[in-house]
Amino acid sequence: MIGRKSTLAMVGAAAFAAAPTALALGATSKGKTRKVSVNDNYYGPSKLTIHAGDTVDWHWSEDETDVHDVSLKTKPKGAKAFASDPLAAGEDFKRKLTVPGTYKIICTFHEEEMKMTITVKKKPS
Ligand SMILES: [Cu+2]
Repeated sequence: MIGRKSTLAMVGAAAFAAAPTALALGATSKGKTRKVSVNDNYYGPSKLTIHAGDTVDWHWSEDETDVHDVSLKTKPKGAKAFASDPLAAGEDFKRKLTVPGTYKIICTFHEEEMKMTITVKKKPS
């Protein structure tokens, strides 16, 4: 009887040990952060391909002199609209993109020249 009890205890311990592993796997499927620099008057890069769940971090370069923003002009169906405030050197605007498709971004101050395209692909399984 003692032997059987300890076997049950071991099964229980194994199930308990498996739980943190599942949590760890969830953490690794969290998206990456991709940096985009905001300059006078362009985004770098102007074309970016990411996976659903990744975060885009627009960083206003220290050496720029003008105010710019990040405004979503066209988006895939179901994606939430977003726009940053007009920001200046050293600031950041972050957005997690979860819906696959094509996102066209413009700076509303320099719409003709300052734009970028983000392609969001499905998360790899
Ligand atoms: Cu601009």
